[in-house]
Amino acid sequence: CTQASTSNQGNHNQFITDKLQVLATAYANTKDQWRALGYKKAIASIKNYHKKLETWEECNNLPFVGERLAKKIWEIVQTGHLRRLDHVDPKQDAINLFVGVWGAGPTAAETWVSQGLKTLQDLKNHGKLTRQQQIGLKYYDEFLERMSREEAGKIEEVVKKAALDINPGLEAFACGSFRRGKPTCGDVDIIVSHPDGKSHEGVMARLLEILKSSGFLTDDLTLAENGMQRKYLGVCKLPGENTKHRRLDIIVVPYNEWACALLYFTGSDYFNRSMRLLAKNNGMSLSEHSLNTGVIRKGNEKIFEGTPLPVCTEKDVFDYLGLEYRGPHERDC
Ligand code: DCP
Ligand code: MG
Ligand code: MN
Repeated sequence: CTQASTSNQGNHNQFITDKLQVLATAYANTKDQWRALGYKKAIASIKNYHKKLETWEECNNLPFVGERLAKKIWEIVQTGHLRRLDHVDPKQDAINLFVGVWGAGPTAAETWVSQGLKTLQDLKNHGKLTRQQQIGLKYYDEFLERMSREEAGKIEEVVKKAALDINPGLEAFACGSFRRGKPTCGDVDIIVSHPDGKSHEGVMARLLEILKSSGFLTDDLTLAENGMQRKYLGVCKLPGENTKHRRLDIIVVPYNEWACALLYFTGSDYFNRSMRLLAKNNGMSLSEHSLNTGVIRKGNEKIFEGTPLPVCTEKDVFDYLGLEYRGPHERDC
């Protein structure tokens, strides 16, 4: 789900980007992800432009802006208005609202809207929701609000302490936007492993047990698996009166997958996508488990999985791909 853009210092063309953002959000919340990405890139490009856009040439020469989008931008420059916005589906507001329910995508949102539901109250009273979506609806506002780094750090500490109580040799820390140094975080993403390659086994179950008995974990978004659960998605709340429910993701990984898991879980998702594409274009394949070489593809289909390369650190992955190393803070696009 893409939220409306907030004001951007140094954006000399906010009256343009605000209008395009309405369309970008609409496309992102329907199934037209391809077009949504085009708008997203164009908006970023306009935001980076050093001055107010004034001429057709300027509009048409913006990076990542094709002619059709350039025409829309030019229309806004000339008239202050975009006629396309007068024809946005009147159901779009409700779709945007419903896509904000964690666990709901464009398909669920469109189904609810087609059933005549318009508000969250409608959804609560008459909507058919999965168990995950019910939790998403219950914490609708809390989940859409990003938390401060400080709060994310406190959540990291609680999980880390529980892990170290199980085994002081475990590694446990926050990845995702927190590790990338972002000022706010949408959730907290904790990776857990053990350098001996074995002692991570069974840790997830014990970790969840500890965090549940203390009341820190309030809801599960993944179902409990028997045996080796690798990924947990849930909801937590720091102790205290005025704390909020926050999304928490935990992965427990074997140490031979450490580097690839760390790289994956740190993101950003855009960065991951471009790393994977680069690997693919070099006859390799990158996943959260491994970097494989000698992959054989026929069109888009993998005929041979290839063999995992020995990677110990994130930098090893960059090296194999012939890339200069980029630290977590430089992985936002
Ligand atoms: N990830 C990915 N592709 C996805 C979802 C996630 O590659 N579709 C990876 C990259 C993300 C990381 O997992 O950085 C954590 O996912 P989050 O959804 O928690 O995203 P971030 O932590 O980056 O941002 P936020 O602050 O919104 O949580
Ligand atoms: Mg995150
Ligand atoms: Mn996450």
